[in-house]
Amino acid sequence: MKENIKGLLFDLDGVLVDTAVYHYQAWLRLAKTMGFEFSEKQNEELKGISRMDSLDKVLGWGKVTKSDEEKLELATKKNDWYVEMINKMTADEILPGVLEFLKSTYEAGYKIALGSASKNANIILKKTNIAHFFDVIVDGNSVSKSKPDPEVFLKGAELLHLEPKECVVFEDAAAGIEAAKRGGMKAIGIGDKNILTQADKVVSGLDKLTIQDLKEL
Ligand code: B16
Ligand code: MG
Repeated sequence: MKENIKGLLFDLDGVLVDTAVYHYQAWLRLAKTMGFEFSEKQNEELKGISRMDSLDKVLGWGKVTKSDEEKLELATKKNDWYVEMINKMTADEILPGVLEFLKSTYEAGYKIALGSASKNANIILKKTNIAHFFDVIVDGNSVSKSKPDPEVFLKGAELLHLEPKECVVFEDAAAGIEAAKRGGMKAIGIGDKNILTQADKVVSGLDKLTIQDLKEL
């Protein structure tokens, strides 16, 4: 029987909670201060990528050029607005099935890590009251390379004292699935199988997964 998965590495935004809507509101507010707007569809492209890479994309949409110093100021402004919103988050904003899946896998003895690009991951886990499930947190503060580089997940596996092949990554972004595969891990995509083509399995949410699915990977 195939039963080699021991560690679970979760992306945050789009897998455990939906903070994309807050990122969108804050980026849009910033864009408006510079005299342009962008669509919710364009915002999809910001999912899973770092804050500064997101800013570059937003500035590109507005055809605006800024110095490095100005970019830092803009990113700080956006983050202040974003943090103001996530500070008001509650457990009600956890995505369907997440609590049940975290609880059952935690109780079954799986080791659990967070692998997120966000520098605000700790605030979100705390506000939504799920921080206690995580043995390890690897976030935007502890990695230097963005997904699709595998650094965030390799670090997570290492801190869990597991081999990459003993871990499965849960991700909603194609770049995150690519990071998992490049790191030598299994990957479960949360979302559309036509987009998350490299994933070993794709489901619409953690409410559609059971421990049995992990054993069959
Ligand atoms: P911050 P994830 C990512 O989180 C978001 O999907 C992405 O939109 C955001 O730009 C990035 O975190 C950085 O977030 O500005 O809070 O550091 O999907 O990797 O959990
Ligand atoms: Mg994500």
